[in-house]
Amino acid sequence: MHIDPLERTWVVVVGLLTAMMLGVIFYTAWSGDIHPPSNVEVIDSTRLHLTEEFAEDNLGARTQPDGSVRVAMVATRYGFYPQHIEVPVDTPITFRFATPDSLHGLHIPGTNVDTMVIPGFVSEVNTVLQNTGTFPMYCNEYCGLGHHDMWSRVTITPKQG
Ligand SMILES: [Cu+2]
Repeated sequence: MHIDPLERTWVVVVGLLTAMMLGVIFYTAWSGDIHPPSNVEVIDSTRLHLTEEFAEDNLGARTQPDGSVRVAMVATRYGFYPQHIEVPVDTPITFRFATPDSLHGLHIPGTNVDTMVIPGFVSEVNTVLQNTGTFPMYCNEYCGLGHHDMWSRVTITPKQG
């Protein structure tokens, strides 16, 4: 089979470019310890308010019997509810987020709390927050006209006793 030398050259060039791009992706994922979220838990987004965990009265931070804290929040157009949470410093925290409408993101600057909140799934982030103070928690996935106004606050309090 005859392959034109120019065509052969471009096949090699495209192959090398593809290999280089995949190499960059795998290298940055490996060196930065970046991996896809491991929590795959489905939920009916249209009935969030009827679930026990994401009903309005049950949202917010709750201390568990083992001393860890569990936070349930709803991300919706255009806000995170509750709008303000308080969590203790140097304590294992499990954040759980769900949305009844569209794709949102959630980010607390200066921490590793950064996740997408996808309709139909529960997003879970486990962390230990290191610095006390009040920080913004904002949406980092464009979700509509009010996206720029979608944020809430997290206050990290000193440990008691
Ligand atoms: Cu948004």
